[in-house]
Amino acid sequence: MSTQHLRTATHFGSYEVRGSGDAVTLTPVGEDASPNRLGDGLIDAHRGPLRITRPMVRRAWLERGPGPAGGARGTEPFVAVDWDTAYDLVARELARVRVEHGDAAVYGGSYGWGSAGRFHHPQSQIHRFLRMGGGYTDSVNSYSAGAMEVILPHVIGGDSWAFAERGVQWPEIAGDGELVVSFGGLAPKNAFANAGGVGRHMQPEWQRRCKDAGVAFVSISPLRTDAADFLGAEWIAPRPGTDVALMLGLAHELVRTGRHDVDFLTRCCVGWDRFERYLGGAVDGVAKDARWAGAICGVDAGVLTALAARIATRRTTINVSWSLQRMRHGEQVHWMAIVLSAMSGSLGRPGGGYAGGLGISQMGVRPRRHQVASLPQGPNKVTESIPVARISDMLLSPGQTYDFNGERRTYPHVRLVYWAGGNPFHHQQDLNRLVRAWQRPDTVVSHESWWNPLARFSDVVLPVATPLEREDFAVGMMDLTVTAMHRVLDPPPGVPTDHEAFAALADRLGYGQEFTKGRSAAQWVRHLYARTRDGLAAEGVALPDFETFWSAGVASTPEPAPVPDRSFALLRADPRAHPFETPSGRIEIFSATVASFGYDDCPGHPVWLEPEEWLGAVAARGPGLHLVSNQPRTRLHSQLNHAAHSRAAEVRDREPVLIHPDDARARGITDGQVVRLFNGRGACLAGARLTTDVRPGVVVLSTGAWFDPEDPGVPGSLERHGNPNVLTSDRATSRLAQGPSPGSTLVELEPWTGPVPTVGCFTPPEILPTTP
Ligand SMILES: Nc1nc2c(c(=O)[nH]1)N[C@H]1C(S)=C(S)[C@@H](COP(=O)(O)OP(=O)(O)OC[C@H]3O[C@@H](n4cnc5c(=O)[nH]c(N)nc54)[C@H](O)[C@@H]3O)O[C@H]1N2
Ligand SMILES: Nc1nc2c(c(=O)[nH]1)N[C@H]1C(S)=C(S)[C@@H](COP(=O)(O)OP(=O)(O)OC[C@H]3O[C@@H](n4cnc5c(=O)[nH]c(N)nc54)[C@H](O)[C@@H]3O)O[C@H]1N2
Ligand SMILES: [Mo]
Repeated sequence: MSTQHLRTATHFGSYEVRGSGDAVTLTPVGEDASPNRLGDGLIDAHRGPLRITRPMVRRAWLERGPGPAGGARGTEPFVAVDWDTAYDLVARELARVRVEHGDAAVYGGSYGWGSAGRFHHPQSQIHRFLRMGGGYTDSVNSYSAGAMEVILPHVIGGDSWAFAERGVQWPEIAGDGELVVSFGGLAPKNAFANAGGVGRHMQPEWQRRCKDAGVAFVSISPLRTDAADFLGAEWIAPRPGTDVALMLGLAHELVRTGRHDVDFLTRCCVGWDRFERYLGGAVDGVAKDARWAGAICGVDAGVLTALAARIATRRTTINVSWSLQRMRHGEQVHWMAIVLSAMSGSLGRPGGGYAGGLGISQMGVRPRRHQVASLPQGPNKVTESIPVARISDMLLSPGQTYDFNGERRTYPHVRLVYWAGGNPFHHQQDLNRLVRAWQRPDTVVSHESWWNPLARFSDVVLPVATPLEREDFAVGMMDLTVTAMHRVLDPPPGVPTDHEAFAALADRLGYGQEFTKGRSAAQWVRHLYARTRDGLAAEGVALPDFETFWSAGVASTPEPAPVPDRSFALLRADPRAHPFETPSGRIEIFSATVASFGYDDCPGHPVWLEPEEWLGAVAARGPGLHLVSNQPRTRLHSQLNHAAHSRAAEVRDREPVLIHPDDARARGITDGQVVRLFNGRGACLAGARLTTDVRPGVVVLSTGAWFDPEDPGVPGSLERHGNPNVLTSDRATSRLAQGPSPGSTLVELEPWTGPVPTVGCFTPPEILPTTP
């Protein structure tokens, strides 16, 4: 490894750094055979007009002090202040809220993908800072997998992410697999990003190995491009949100033809008998057969019976992407997938079974979850927390009770929201509702580097250095590489790292020494590297010493060993000797625990529950299109939406919306035209792209366009840029998981006939020159 090249790592790739100062460039590392272009323009973005270089305070908040904003938050100009003033304001306000309203009045969930780097990881920094200061209301679970994180421990035991270890992996499929049936496809774009970093993008290589080994693929998705061309996958395009019905149809066909694995179902599972009665129609008089399923899914029954025959006779992996549980009743789909694979005869046999998200990130080898060091956060004295997607409910309804996984909980009354490393105006559903909720707290503080929507909707913005402007090292979950993050650029004068900003605040609040432990950032990085080295050494993996690593810029680690004590294979071999951590020790097709909660939206075994919004409802009510708001191909969420690669994909300055030519023709929409998407919750503009890659009745508007309301003070005002979350619903998946459900959204589309408004989100807000 040459030592003259510096390196850095992002969630979407590792880079060699060439040149310096104004001439610096990033090139994907040579050993990455499948790099992507998500980082294009990253350097330029640093110098662009959207970079925030001084602390900013919303005018009315500065003049009149904290308090509910009544619509002003997000609309007013900012006043630039000096750093001492900014730190004093934030420290004083944190202290005031804690004294007057208690520590639970501080919301520090701060969800988001921040940046790679074990030390500077902004969530770790903010949580350590807020915990040491007295604690805060936290969030639990993720937007990614909110429903499966809660249901799967009831079904297969283990913690929320045990599915990632127990599911079948690519090397096993390449070895012994014959068929991969993938619900939600295996979208190549979703392998671009991996939380924490990615040394080499392995997904295409793994998939190709399976293909070369003769494995057949079926992609079940409304979008043809959700499977790589080289897979030659059969494409089945059901109506969105109907995958549970489709699986039930397959399951019924397995029983009808006597091909279900009765031995495994009775020996290694509980509740098969109950479920079988539901499947056959003994419970509600409706047999969930292929014809029933086909009518719901909009797929020929013959397609389902043929697929069931293949599943029964091939070593099959049933893979389900996470998007399918970001929907109403999202708990059902992974539960049902486990039942289907238990029936298929492949679960617990080499090369087949259930997989929860192959194709996403680096999913496909065993994750390394516990050996890599992170910044210690300490205990949180506050016990309040919310399921992460319930933020609008919390802000709008303090004191209201709600159900969550068998508990009855109460929303705390939050007065101060503190965010570092996430963008709620990207990730939250029903943004017009969030805009209203967001006015309620007394104060919103954020750390951002760019004038993105979160910064604009803050009272105090502390601008921070970007990952290129600090030193760290990266290790991705499910990744095999440790990458140095050398300092590539200097931050703008005076701009601190998140850590330095929190250290300055902790100092003012009297716990500076406790927060930093007297270590410099460089010392912390070496400390966390040493702890990672120890953690991996305990597994027999040797990392070089820090200096060697730092000058090489990279170190590789072998794939983690399989989890030795729990797997579907061991369960199949002897369920008594190798029980899962469920109440029965077996796979819970019926969960007495879940049934005991009495939730009509998540009963004791997987069921098809009709969502409020799906194409079946359109058939009855008409008109309407199903909105798929998937992960974007040209960026990571909302990150670098302002940079070259993402901007280049825009249609007339807006996010492209994919629409089938038949649907476009019916509405008088032509390719490249600006269109308005709308429903009862909001409206946005986007640029039409006509394509037969999408199922008729479905439109695809990827997430991540920066929220750009025409009038930010008026919830519901036209969003000009193509952010789908002004259209999505804030309904929870169910009372069990309270996960987000953007996938259950109906919209209508029409040509935009008025003058096309200029997009405003890439122009900084008004900044007043002096402190009044
Ligand atoms: N409609 C719809 N909505 C969705 C989804 C969907 O499928 N459909 N998917 C959901 C999912 S799965 C997810 S994970 C979420 C993603 O939601 P987020 O993770 O919140 O989205 P990001 O755009 O990645 O936000 C990261 C923010 O952190 C900032 N940042 C980066 N590095 C640093 C740093 O070092 N310090 C600080 N202070 N800030 C930093 C970036 O500028 C950016 O604003 O969105 C969810 N929302
Ligand atoms: N390039 C890029 N990659 C990413 C991310 C990113 O922002 N950009 N984000 C990362 C994150 S945080 C996460 S959580 C993962 C998420 O990974 P996923 O949840 O798999 O991502 P999505 O793109 O939302 O969904 C995958 C596909 O599911 C299909 N789909 C949608 N609705 C349905 C349905 O009802 N039925 C069926 N059968 N298919 C449906 C869509 O066509 C969509 O393209 O991706 C990660 N990878
Ligand atoms: Mo995610």
